Amino acid sequence: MNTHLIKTALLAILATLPGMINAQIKFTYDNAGNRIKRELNNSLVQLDAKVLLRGAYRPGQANMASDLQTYFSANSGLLPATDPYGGNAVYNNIGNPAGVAGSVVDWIKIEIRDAASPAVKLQSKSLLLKPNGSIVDIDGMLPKFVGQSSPVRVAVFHRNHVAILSTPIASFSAGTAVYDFTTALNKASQLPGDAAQMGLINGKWYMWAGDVNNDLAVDSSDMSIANNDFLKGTYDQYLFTDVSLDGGVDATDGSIMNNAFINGYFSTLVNYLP
Ligand SMILES: [Ca+2]
Ligand SMILES: [Ca+2]
Repeated sequence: MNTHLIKTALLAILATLPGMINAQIKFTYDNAGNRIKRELNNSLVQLDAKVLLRGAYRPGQANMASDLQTYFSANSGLLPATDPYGGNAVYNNIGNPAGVAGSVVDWIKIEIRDAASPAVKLQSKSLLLKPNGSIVDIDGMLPKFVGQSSPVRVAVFHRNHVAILSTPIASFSAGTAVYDFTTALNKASQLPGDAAQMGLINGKWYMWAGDVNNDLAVDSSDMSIANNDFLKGTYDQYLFTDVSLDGGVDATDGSIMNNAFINGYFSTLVNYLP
């Protein structure tokens, strides 16, 4: 077959599959580099997820505080314009409640995991958490992910809270997937024998605070790191040890962390390490 015929054949194939022109092919590899999954999908899925952070969600308050955004004054604050998870997301208006994302509590990270094999990470995005628990992208809209042909789970990571994992979401191929972690304890996946994955205030479930070293558990290492900043009297900074998300490390942070520490809270994601 000459080159012309090959081109003609390819064009004929493409002409029969107009919907595939913009399709996205996603490959998943295991640790050894073997391709274990190939997915073709030309749809994006909007994720409408909701979570609460214990540190910013205070008893008697309907919503989380956004103290880090408004710390000094409007258009300033302590939140960094670049996400702290290495996702290279940039939101230059993060200190401005009048920006497209409005009031922002902090950066948050979402991973889309395979439902049957939650150690398999399919996609990851650094996003913005709003006071009512909604998660939006840097354009202020619901985040979009590549649609998947098989069920997924949503993992939520925050820089000083205990990460949580959703139960399987059967359909994640198109449209909008809604997942509200705040409505019930069992919205966060929990293997038998694991600690409760969330706590309850004001009738809503929140993520535990205190995993300041991001190893999926609140233990003596976290307490030691936080105590160092506490003894230094550190203020006016974006600190991982500021679990109450108010710009300083003080006894309030210690109290919130201690609750998680004495109960030995850890993330069920330790069962699904990549
Ligand atoms: Ca930890
Ligand atoms: Ca604090």
